[in-house]
Amino acid sequence: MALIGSRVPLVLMVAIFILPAFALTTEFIVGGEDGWTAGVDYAAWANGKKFFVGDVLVFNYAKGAHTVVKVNGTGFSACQTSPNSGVFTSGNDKITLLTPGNKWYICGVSNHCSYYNQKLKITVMPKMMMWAPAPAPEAGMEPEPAPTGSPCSY
Ligand SMILES: [Cu+2]
Repeated sequence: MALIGSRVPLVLMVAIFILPAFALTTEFIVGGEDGWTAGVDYAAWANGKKFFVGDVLVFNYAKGAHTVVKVNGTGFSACQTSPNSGVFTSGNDKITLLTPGNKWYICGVSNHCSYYNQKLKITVMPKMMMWAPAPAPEAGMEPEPAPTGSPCSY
């Protein structure tokens, strides 16, 4: 009995550490209430949001009116849908962020990207960061010692 009992804390610990890994994934409705459409500022929408591996982007739009094309940085800047690593057309496209790094999505319909700026760029952070101890906020907040030898002109 003592043998079995000694295993319980380990099981509990594992459960405590693994369950949040699933519970903490976030589903982002791209554009919020506006959804995925022409004329929305997606840079503003993404601003301040933290995207982690495992999170899900949801693109909502009237099927046929828009598409979601996963492109590279060049395609994003130039609104070019080719080459791409995925075209989504369902109107309720759920894209799980599988890897860290920059991700670019544009609408492939007509001039929605080039004229209406219907494009989204995000940076996905590794999931590890969620478990790492938060960096001490003081580290970056401390005012740097004033350079005594070289006065700053601005
Ligand atoms: Cu569109």
